[in-house]
Amino acid sequence: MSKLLKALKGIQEEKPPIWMMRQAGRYLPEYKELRKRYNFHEMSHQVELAVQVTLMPFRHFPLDAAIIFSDILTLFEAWNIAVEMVETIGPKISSPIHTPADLYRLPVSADLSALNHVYDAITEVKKHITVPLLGFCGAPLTLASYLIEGGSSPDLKKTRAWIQQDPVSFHLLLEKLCALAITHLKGQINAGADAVQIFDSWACHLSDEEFNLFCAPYHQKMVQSVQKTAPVILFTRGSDRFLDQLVNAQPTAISVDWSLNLSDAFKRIPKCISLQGNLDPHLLLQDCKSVKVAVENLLKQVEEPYRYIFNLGHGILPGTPLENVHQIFECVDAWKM
Ligand code: 1CP
Repeated sequence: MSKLLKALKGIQEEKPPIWMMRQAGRYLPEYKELRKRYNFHEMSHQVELAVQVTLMPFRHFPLDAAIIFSDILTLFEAWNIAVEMVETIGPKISSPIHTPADLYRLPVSADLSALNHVYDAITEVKKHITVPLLGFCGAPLTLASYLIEGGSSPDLKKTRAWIQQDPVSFHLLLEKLCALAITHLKGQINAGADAVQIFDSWACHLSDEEFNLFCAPYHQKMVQSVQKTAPVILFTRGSDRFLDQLVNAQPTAISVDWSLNLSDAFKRIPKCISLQGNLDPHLLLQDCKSVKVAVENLLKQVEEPYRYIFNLGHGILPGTPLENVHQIFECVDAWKM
């Protein structure tokens, strides 16, 4: 059994598995080169390019898992909503949902064939790797925020206004997104994904009460629907504030950001749930020596290595020097558990 699947099952290995959120992205020189010739849409939709990018980080690092090169926003294509990645700005949604009345514009059923490129890429990547391949999707709240804001937002202002003004219709949107996201995760598992990660990246903008109403029930539903067929890793930002609710969802593993330290996280998460995280990706922008100190400090907090997966607290940042990423592997390799 692979190191990642062992850590997800809580089986002791010699060293913890390592993978990194956004490991196939813009810090890699080959990615930047390829990106000069193709836009993000082409790179994620042309199966051979998506496969090539998924495998790119393996040329540099002995990673213990691959994550399919796609995006959480690709899902909207099943509703015929196009997403454009605008240079230096970010994603732009072709037809945002501005009012509850716009919900009726959404199709009654999804066209999953629009996502076949993701499933085909997964099946193809599996032919080239011996480590597990992760599929993924966004959680309903994070997905809804892009549909409502029309792109990235620093505060989810429009989304939170909708929540406050019309929570009933907001639940309708979340339910529709939840069903679609579950179908997409199952499609990825059928295509060959060995485990999946759910990203609720923008849950951190919600109050505790809002999280309980608009995130937690959907996390539970997604985990319950998918976990029978594959392990599920659940990630939100704001892990410290929401950890108890994440535990309630009973995923296979919880991926934590750097809002809490690992030592506390081990105490607060029951032994039947594994723990992933939580190096602050900004630390990887510093010099190699600082990275060494930071990783060594983090490893000191890993009290139960049998259920630990090394990862960052959020995605690896553009501009991260490759030697700093190498440093992580060296430190984990030298670590005496
Ligand atoms: O080259 C480019 O300009 C594209 C940059 C890029 C990449 C490499 C985007 C645009 N998406 C991706 C791939 C991606 N996105 C992956 C697969 C690669 C890998 O992990 O190795 C994954 C898992 C995602 C997930 C994703 N996309 C999330 C959740 C994780 C997180 O970082 O919080 C989110 C929120 C997105 C939205 C998104 N995609 C891209 C952008 C610029 C954004 C907006 C981010 C924001 O709103 O700040």
